[in-house]
Amino acid sequence: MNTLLGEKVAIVSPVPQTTRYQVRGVLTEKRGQIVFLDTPGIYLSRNKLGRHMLSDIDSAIEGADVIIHLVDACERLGREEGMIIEKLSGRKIPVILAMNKVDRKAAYMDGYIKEWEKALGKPVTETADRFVLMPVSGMTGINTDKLVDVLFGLLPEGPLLYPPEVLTDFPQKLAIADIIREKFFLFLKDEIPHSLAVYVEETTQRRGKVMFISAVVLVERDSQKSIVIGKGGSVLKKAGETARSELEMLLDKKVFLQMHVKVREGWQDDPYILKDLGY
Ligand SMILES: Nc1nc2c(ncn2[C@@H]2O[C@H](COP(=O)(O)OP(=O)(O)OP(=O)(O)O)[C@@H](O)[C@H]2O)c(=O)[nH]1
Ligand SMILES: [Mg+2]
Repeated sequence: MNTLLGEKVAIVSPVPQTTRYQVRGVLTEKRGQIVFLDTPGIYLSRNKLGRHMLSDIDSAIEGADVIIHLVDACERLGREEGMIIEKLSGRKIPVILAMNKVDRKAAYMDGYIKEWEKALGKPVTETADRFVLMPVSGMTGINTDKLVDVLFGLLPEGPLLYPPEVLTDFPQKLAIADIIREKFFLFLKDEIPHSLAVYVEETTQRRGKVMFISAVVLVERDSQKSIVIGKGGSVLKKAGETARSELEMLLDKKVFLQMHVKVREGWQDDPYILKDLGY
């Protein structure tokens, strides 16, 4: 979506399950407007956060005119694939099977195609009208123009839903929190990212020039808190600095970023915290 829009509206990291919110991205061209809904990926989870994310996916599917099922063709198929096939194959709307990362050796592309063909009982091709195969690269832009052409061909006509200059309607506080979370995801590995959440408590404009942002970084255990802070505060500092410079570009202002790390075991199931997190 970022590549298609030419702007970053959704955070990106190597950690699976990075996306936790549904983010809209609006592409407006002379020939029309496409509203993309980037959703969390589909995965099996039993906590409240996981259930929120799954129900977001279902409501996105309900409201969509076209589905782009984006898979990492360099990674083998997961158990979730069958669940996705079940969710999508029974619907009337067109599905684009986008095989991402073809800039690399997309070793599992054939595996995905076979699985879908087996379920559908018919070939999946680039010229099919309901299940359209589309090898792409979000990173290098391979076939992304073609993808947009196919979308304009499949989408129904209607009035513009957003003014042409709008890129996203994602709330600013959530966007700021997401950018901060993305930086921690880039610097931390293993189990920490899944235990980590960020919410913004306050954004205040000071004397017109400086934006004061106060954010809470949640983790589940004391041991994680010390990793997130790092030796002598090094991780917190590095994440804070990279987040701040990106926020300054995004907001076109100087930013003063204050972060507190808090330990809340089981925050994924805590309705009050999920509310702070925007769910
Ligand atoms: N080589 C290559 N890497 C890519 C491409 N697209 C995305 N990536 C990388 O793949 C990783 C995951 O990207 P995300 O955009 O976070 O993936 P996602 O599908 O949204 O994943 P979740 O939000 O976690 O469900 C990042 O490290 C990206 O830089 C691509 O076309 N080629
Ligand atoms: Mg994502």
